[in-house]
Parts: sequence; structure tokens; C-alpha cells
Amino acid sequence: MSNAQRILITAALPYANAPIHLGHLAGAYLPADIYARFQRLRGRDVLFLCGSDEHGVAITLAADKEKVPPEVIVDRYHTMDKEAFEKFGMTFDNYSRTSIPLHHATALEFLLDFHRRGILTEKNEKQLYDEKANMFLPDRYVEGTCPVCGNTDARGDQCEQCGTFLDPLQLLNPRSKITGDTPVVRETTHLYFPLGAYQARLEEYVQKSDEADGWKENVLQYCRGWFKEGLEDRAVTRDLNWGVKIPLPGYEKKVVYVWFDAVLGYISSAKEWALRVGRPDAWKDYWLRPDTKYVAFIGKDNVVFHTIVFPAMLMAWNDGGGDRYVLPANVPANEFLNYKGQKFSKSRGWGIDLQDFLGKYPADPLRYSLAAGLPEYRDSDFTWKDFQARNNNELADILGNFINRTLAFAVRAFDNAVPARGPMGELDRGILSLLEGTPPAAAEAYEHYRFRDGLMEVMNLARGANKYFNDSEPWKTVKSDPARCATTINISLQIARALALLMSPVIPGACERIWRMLDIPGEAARGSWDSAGESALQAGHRLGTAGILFTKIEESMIESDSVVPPGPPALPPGAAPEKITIDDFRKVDLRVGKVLRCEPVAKSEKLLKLQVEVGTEQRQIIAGVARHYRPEDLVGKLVVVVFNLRPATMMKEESHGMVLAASDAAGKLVIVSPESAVESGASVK
Ligand code: B3M
Ligand code: ZN
Repeated sequence: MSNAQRILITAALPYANAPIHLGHLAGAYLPADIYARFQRLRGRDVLFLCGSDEHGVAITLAADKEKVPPEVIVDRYHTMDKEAFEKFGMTFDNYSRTSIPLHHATALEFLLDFHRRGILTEKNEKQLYDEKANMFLPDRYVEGTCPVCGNTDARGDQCEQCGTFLDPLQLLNPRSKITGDTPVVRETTHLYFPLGAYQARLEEYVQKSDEADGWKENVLQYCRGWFKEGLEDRAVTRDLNWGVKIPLPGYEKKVVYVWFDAVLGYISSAKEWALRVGRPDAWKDYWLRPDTKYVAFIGKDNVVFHTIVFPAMLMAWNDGGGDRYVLPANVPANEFLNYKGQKFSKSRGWGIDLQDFLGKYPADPLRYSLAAGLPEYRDSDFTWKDFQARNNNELADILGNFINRTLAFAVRAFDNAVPARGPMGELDRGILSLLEGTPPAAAEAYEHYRFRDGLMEVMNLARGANKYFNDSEPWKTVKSDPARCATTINISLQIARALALLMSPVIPGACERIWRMLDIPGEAARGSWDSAGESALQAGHRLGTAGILFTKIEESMIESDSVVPPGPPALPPGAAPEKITIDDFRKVDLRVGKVLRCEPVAKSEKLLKLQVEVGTEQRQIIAGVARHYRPEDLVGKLVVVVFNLRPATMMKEESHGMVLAASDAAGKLVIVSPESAVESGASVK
């Protein structure tokens, strides 16, 4: 499978409702681009697609908030995201959008085919309805308390805190996002896709694909979870007026469910590409050929749609006897990148926008630092310090330093040309074997979506090369043994060429500069990965002009960083709190408590388990402060407890109440404590 010559690569279509942020890049886009660039270097025929997801409640909510039509929102963010991606160096062959007629036609082709073939069933079901706004409240139009973890701000489609997929009807204390009112329940008619009917085949598909291409454990875990719960019918239409309109009687006021159309956006993006390159049928070479390898890069919150919903839709289509689409051979989903301990989130306005970032720093150091710390197996954190250290200590001091000293020596001692190799010693043979071994070792990691490991292999070559240069002491041998010196510089130049090829999926800008400094024709990005281990630079080849590859980032630049959004995470910029009455406030029973005992929660990096005395009662409370306090710091401390909070379960532990805390400027959570000793149980007013 991994030797497929034709590779179709997609990256999740971001909602065009907010700017792209660093969390998106680490989740799906950077790994997808590294993979696409890597496969092109390997000589594979790659089609790499993406586009804006412009339908659904995510869009209409943003439009409602600004009191503008949805078109205004999607136009603004489609343009912004497309530009930011280009600046970041994404090499999409096509960046489409789901509002175009071509896409609507594709989505309807599937929906109407399923309808005609009797695959969809029409059902009357209960749904939440806002009587004041006079509309049904699908998906994110409702918020309420998550029945699984107790998060009071769970969205109607999913709880962002625990990740559970929800139906609005499952929310406790639901409230309309439009009027704030409690919705009523009404019946409405929708078309349903029978996901359950495909369960056996989906299980087999996941198992077979994992055997063939090694799926990531986190992705398999999600799949197993859903299979165990049992797949159910899913509504594929919605009571909304923004989206793909449905030409069926009775459906005049409804549209296609956003996820049903969004995944088909990968197909319409391919069709749009084919039209643009003047070969309207060329998309079929990728989508409709069984020997295409299709890899779908996404973030972990989109797994179910790509491993279950989309494959089931394609199976249903393929059963029709006409064209047969390829299913994803792999769905490499990353975990989340956090910022100051919290998930990047567009809807909460928390994180760093790509646009802002690229206004201050070039793309290469960002790509490199994100790639080196990708959340491949667990969540990881973006920190400015780490960004600075990756740039200064690795890109500048290791890679940049090696290239510059090599080229400087060639100018000085060999008239800026590649010297002929003299006799070889042990050091030379050692580094040449590292050079030969690196392309296959890094390829092995990249082929298996282990991008951190692959990058590490390549950086190890740069590290080894620096050491080789030091140990060979060309500044001495240039006088004492010129033939040896020539060997050292010849080999160092071969390695410089190799690094330009092997690093180019991650830091394409710098690698093209190295390519030009070596004055090799063409582009590094169009070179051959497999040739990187060869000593391809001929003796006598004239080199170009050397220049600075990476600029160091000073401490002062990081500290004065205006990209950091102001304000504590709990209240992101722009989210003005709603005014409440004193009666609303009195509904919250706040009490002083005293922490008696405290211990970590098994398997959780964030949670601590507190036993808190509140007056005569003792309560267990789970608090998300493990990154900020050691258990022993809290024992004996007075805290403020939300006493009448509905109990919730987190990581299998019950929590009866909540402890108040605030974030300081560095993102550290600081527990709120009375200024002087107060009896436990005292009411906080
Ligand atoms: N638009 C979710 C998101 O932006 C969704 C992905 C669609 S992939 C077909 O996070
Ligand atoms: Zn939850």
C-alpha cells in the first residue's frame, strides 16, 4: 500500500467563520503539507486538496452575531484563510469552498441518489424549537449542560470539554443561542441515513485499513468506542435556510446537514481543480481508481465523520453499481495543541491567529517548531519560549551554522567550488554512512505519519554533520593536509545538499535558499528524496552566494509579544458577559470550604481530587489545576466552592461542586481564597 504511486491527500475543510490559528496547523494542516511535500519528493503523483466549509450553524451563528448575511462571513474568512495558508507555505493543489454551485451539485448528486435508491428514510422526530425566534434549533443553536461531564457550556452538537457528540435533546438545561430562552420540543420531518446498516462493513473496513497502513491508536480508540455503542440513524437534513437546498417536496425550508455536504467537499474540490487545469475528468484519476491511496488529515474532533460517516456514504454510493470512490486508507488525526493550558478555540476566541503570527515571524521557524512538537500522541502546548529555543538553538545554531560554515570555507579555501574528494578516513566513512541512512530512516517515519520522528532523523544528520566538521578540523588541515581538507568540504557540501532536500517538507523557504546558495538548478522541492543520500555534487561545481539562513529571535521580541491575546482564558476578547440580575446571582450558592486532602486523578494531567470540608459536610471536588498546584500545596487551603452545582463525573471520578480560580497573565490558574480566615461553610455573597 505504501508504495502507491498516486496519492490523494485531503486536509479538513476549516469553517469559514474565524481566522486559522496555530491549533489548526498542528492538528491537521502542517502534517498534511509535510506529507504532501514529502510524497512529491519521492516522485509520487500527489493531489492535495482543501477548501472552506461554508455551511452549517457555525457560519450562521457568526453571521447572526454580527448581524450580517452568512455570505459576508464566508467571503471574509475564505479569503483570509486562503491567504494565510499560502503564506504559511501550504501546497494545496486546490483550495475550494462549499458555497459554489459545483459543490452544491455534488452534494445533491449523493443525497438524491441515496433518496432514489431508498437508502434514506423519512422520520418525524422531536427537536428543540425557539418559540420567540420561531425556528428549530439544530446543532450549535442550543447550549446547555453536558450529560456526560457536567460542562455547563456544552454545544448542541458536541461538548468541547469531554468531546462527546451530542444531540441537542440530550443537553440538560438547554438554552437557545438566539434568544437565551428555554426551547420547547416540537416534531419535525427529516431524512435519515442508516449508519447502523453499515456497521459490520465499517468495522471490517477500519480493521483492514489498519492492518494495511497502521492507523493511529487514538483514531482506532474512537472507532472502537462508537462501534461498541452501536451506530444509529443520523439525520442528514436540517431546518435552516443556509446550506445546500433540497429539491424534494416538503423540503423547501430545509437544507442538507453540513457534515453530509462538507465531506463531499473533498470531491468537489477535486472537480474544481480538474476544471481549472483544463482536464475536466482528471479528478477521476484520483477519486475513482482503486489503486489510489487516499489519506485524510484531520484534527481529533473530526474523527467520526472521516472514519465512519464519510466511508459509509461512499460505501452506499459504491453499492449503486456506477462509479466507485476510494475510501480513506488512513485518517491520521492529531491530538490538540494547547495554548497556556487551554485548547485553541475559534469559538471561544482563544489562541494565536496565523495571520497575526506571520505578520511578525517568517513561516519556516513556525513550521519547524510546530513540527518538532506536533501533538501526535497526546496534547502538546505551544509556548513562546519553545518557539524561540527551536529557532535559535536548532535552526540557527545547528542547521544554519553548518550550512554557513561549510559554504564560507568553500569560498575561502576552494574558490567557491566543490573540491575533489581526497583519501577518506574513519570520520568520513562514518558521516557518509549516516548520510546514506538518513533518507530511508526519515522516509520510514514519514510514511507512517510519525512526523516528529522523521524530522528528528533529519536534524540528527545536521547535528552529526556539525560534529563531523568540528572533529575534522578543516581550518587546520587546510594547511597541514589539503587533500583531507578537500574531502571534509566535499562531504560537507554533499550533506548540505541532502539537508536542503530532506528538510524541505518542513522548512521549504530556507531549503530553497540553501539550494540557490549551492547553485543547483531547479528547486529543492522538485528534487528527489531518494537521491539525498548520494554524493551528487560533482567536483568543480561552482557554488552560489552564501547568506544568512535564520535570524535569531531575541528575548525582547518574545516578551513584548503583542500576538498574545489579552484577557484571561475564561473570558476571551470579544465575548462580553451577559448582564444578570441579582436574583440570577443568588441562584449560585457560593461557600467557603477547607481542603482536607488532595491527590492526583489517575491518568489525568489536569485534574486533582480534593476532599473539601464545607461546614458540616465533606465533599469530593475535581479541579482542573494539576498543572498549577501540587496536591500538597492545597491541603489546609480555604477555597470558594460552587455548592449547588449539579454533580458531574470526570475521568471516572465524581465531582460535587467546583472550586473558583482565576488565570494570571502567564496563564497559571490561581485558586481564589478568602483574604483572612473564615469559618468553612460561610456563604460568599
Ligand atoms: N469544518 C470542522 C472544523 O472546522 C469542519 C471540518 C470539515 S471536514 C470535511 O473544525
Ligand atoms: Zn462533556
